Amino acid sequence: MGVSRSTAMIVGMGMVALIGVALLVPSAMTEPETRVFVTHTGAQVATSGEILDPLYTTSDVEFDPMEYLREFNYGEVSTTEDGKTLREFTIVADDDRVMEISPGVFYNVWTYNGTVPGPTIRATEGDIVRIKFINNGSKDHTMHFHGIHPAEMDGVFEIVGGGGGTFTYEFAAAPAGVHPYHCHIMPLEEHIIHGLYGAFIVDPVEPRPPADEMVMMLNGFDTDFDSENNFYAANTVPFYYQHHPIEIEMGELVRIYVLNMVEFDPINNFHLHGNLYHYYPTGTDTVPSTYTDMITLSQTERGIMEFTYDYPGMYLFHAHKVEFSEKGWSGVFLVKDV
Ligand SMILES: [Cu+2]
Repeated sequence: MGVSRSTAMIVGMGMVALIGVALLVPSAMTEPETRVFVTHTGAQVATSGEILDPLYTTSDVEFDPMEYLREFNYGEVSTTEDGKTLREFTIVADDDRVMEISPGVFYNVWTYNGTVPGPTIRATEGDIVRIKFINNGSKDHTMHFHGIHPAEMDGVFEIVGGGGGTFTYEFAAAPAGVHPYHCHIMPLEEHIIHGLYGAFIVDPVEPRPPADEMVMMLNGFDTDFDSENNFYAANTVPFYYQHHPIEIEMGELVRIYVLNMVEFDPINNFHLHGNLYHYYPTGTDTVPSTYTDMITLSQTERGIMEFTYDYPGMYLFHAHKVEFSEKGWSGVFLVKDV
C-alpha cells in the first residue's frame, strides 16, 4: 500500500516537474531583467525574479501614531454669505500603497490622504463642511459619514470612479459627537479592512471644557486574507504606544475620542489601569452614561472618554479581550507630576 502510494507520488511529481520544465523553457530563454529594491532596513537587493519577494518591498506610507493622536484638521475656514462658518477639505483616496504593518509584514493599504486612518476632520455643530473628494485609486470609492445629512451626501449611491473621479460632499455638521467616516463601496468589508476610514469630530456650540484631547481609532489588519485579524492596534501600529508612552499631566483632564473600526471580530473593548473614566456614548450627550474602567464597542461604535490621573507613573491601557492586546492593541500613559 505504502509502496504503491509513493510510486504514484513519484510519478505524479515527475509529471509536475515535466510540466514545470515545459512552462519554464520559454522564459528561461529570454534575458532576465535585473531590478534593484531597497528593503525596510535600507539594504539594496537585486532580483531577476518575476515575483516580488515581500521581504524586498518598501513601505510608501508615512504615518506617525504620536502625531495622529492629537492632530485635528479644521479645514480651510471662511464665512458663507449667510454668516455660517465654512470648512473646506480635500481628501484623496488611493488603493496602491504598501505599509509595513509590523516589522517585516507588508500590507496593501487603501488610504484617505495617504494614511490609515485618514485625517481627523473636525467642525462645530452647524458649520458647513465641504469636502472635495478625489479618487486616485484603481477601484471605486466614496466617503460615507455617520451623522445627519441629505441623502445625496451619504456616500453610498453616488459612486466615485477611480483614476481621478471626484465628488463634493457638503452638509451642516451634526450632531455634536464623534463619528466615523469610511468608504461605502461593496464589498464593504474589503474597502474598510484595507484602511479607508477616519474620525469626524463635531464639537458642540457650547464648547466642552479644555482638555488634553486625543483620537484613538481601534483597528486591525488581516494580513493573510483568512477573514481574521492578525494584528490589532489603537491607531494602526501594533504596540506603538507601549513602546512610545503617551505623556499626560497629573491632574489634567484627558479626553479621548475613541472609535472601533475592527472588522471580523464582533466586539472590541477599552480598559484603563489605575483609574476610571466618564464615558459619553457617541459623544452626543453632555451627561456621561457611566463611570467605569471598561467599555465594549461593536463595529463603528464610538464615544468620548474623560479622566484625570491623581498619581504619577506608568499606566497600561489595552483591550481586555486579551487576544487583541497580545496582538498589538496595548499602550501606556506616562502620567507626569509637573
Ligand atoms: Cu472604497
